[in-house]
Amino acid sequence: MSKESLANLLREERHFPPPADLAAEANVTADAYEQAANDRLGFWAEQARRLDWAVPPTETLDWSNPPFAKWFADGKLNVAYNCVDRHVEAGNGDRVAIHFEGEGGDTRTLTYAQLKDEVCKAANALLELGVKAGDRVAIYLPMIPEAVVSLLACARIGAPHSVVFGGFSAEAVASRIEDAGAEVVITADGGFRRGKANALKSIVDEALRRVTGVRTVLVVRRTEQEVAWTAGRDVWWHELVDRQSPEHDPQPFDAEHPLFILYTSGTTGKPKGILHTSGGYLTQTSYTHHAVFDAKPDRDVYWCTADIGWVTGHSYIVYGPLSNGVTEVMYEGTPDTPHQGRFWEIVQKYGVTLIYAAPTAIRTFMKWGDDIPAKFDLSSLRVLGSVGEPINPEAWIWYRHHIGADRTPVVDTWWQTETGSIMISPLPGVTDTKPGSAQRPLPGISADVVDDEGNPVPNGGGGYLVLTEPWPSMLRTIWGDDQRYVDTYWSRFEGRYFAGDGAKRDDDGDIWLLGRVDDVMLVSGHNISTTEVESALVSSPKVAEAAVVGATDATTGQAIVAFVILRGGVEESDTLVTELRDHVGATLGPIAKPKRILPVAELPKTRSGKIMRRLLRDVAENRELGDVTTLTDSSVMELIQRKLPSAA
Ligand code: 6R9
Repeated sequence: MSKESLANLLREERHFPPPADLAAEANVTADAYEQAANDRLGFWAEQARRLDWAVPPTETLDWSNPPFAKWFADGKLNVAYNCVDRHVEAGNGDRVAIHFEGEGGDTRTLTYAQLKDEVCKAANALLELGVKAGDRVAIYLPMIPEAVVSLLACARIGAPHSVVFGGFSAEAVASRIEDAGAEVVITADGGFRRGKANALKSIVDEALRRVTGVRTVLVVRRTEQEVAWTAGRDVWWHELVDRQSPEHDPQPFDAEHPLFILYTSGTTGKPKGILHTSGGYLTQTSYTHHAVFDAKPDRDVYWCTADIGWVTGHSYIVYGPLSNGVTEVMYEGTPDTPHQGRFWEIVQKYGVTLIYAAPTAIRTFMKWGDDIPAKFDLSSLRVLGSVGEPINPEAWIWYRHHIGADRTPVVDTWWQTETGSIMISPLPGVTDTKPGSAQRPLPGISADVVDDEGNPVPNGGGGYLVLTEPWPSMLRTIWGDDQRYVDTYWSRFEGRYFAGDGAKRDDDGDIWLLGRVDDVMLVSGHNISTTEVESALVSSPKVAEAAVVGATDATTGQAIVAFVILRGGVEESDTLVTELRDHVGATLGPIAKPKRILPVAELPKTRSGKIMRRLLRDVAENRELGDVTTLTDSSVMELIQRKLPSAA
């Protein structure tokens, strides 16, 4: 962004108070903000007591060597004990931990007692394989219960896991195994996706031709497809794990013992191995799951639709909900297999009360049509969460109306792999919610919006999102590269964490996230966020989804180019394009009118569902495409390019 601060274009007046019954019984009430504001460290010390510590911490934060934080450093705990054993010991062993739904409709139910046995057996198996505390284990699995079991088994023996998303290529697997120095890999023969058995083991085999140092590959049998076998290296899960004892004595580890590494691709350079540790991470994932979802372990059925390969899966499928002893749904497949109502069928079947999904999915459901969710009984739902991208106000309203029957709060949760847990979000029993805004830092979290010089912007202003105080689940470093950690996050603004996201404050002081700062456009001297123009387009009833980029322009510096997916039944035409341009002009002002609008069938997305504007910029500027390896489907770009010459 240039000196000029981010223009503040979108006005959104709608707001929704919390439902009275939810507010009356909410896990967290308004006084939490005040309590944390008065004594932030005391607040987090209290939240740490949600966990069972073998040695309770007496120290909360050590910030004597910033930006390297230590939280609860003299405490000791076992993370897996906190996620399973203690619930069994408290008499809740018969409570369902996981309702697993395979893509093909096969199901498995694991109670907390059964989950404990499985985790202990897997921990004993890893020990038999010679894995010791501190050794890294790479995990490359589909969305099956063994994924949760594997993460917890690693945590139980103090072996940091490094999960690689099951859709990544051999090259990505190899570079992550190498960077983490993993000697054991846990994978499966394959997983079911879109009705097909997708191979995983063969990708690991290929990766291991490129890196050395892996001595064992532990293979879960899921699809029963054929796999190549390397004797002496490959071991079947069912042969090794099933014969282990279900007893394992969990050893306590230091609060700062590494729990996992998770790679974020970033826009340039080699992937960053984000390092998370134990006590602070579990404290904040546990607290935020309790606070933001209002999760009640004795009644709620919670479903996070993310993949375990992303941080959302780590924090809100594994560590947050399980540390709280909540019952959850785990689904293996895609939302349209075998039909476009699959998610809602699952909500109805298990009586899901709390759901956590991504804007990309919500916009897809909008495109598929309102009649699909209408066929299912969704009355069990009471809180709807969103994460991953800014949620366009119209998508937010659609979610609340068509999924939540205008009853349920929508919580738009802003956070990152690096933050470990939710940082900015409404609280469902407290906040008057606004469509499209993550609104306020959670109790105990300090965030601000600053200008180029690092000065806080006044209400109504826009700039960069920063975090102004350390938080318990913050990344501790980039694995093996402390300097890159300092340079990437702590050098842009002295003493503050630079998130890389643009943001604005509205007249009430609420925060609106406006996308990555790399995506902000500079048009005739005004910084304009892609998010706001996209939201204006999506607010037209004819548009389901939009991606906006700034392309170099001789007169205006950059010109706004919009790629739009039309809603079902809408025909593309020149009149439609004019109508949409005028609609943006009327909503945001003439400065934000796109110079070009191109209707397309699909948008390029990362595998976690984020729009890749970088590639669209390449197209809009008639450049050769940059790195497309993290795209879900590279044919999308060919289709878009074919549309373009006419517009060049
Ligand atoms: C949890 C996760 C982090 C980036 C982040 C931001 C975007 C996530 C958002 C959001 C607006 C939200 N992001 N949640 N933007 N509103 N509610 O997604 O982690 O994969 O590391 O991505 O995602 O740009 O900086 P990660």
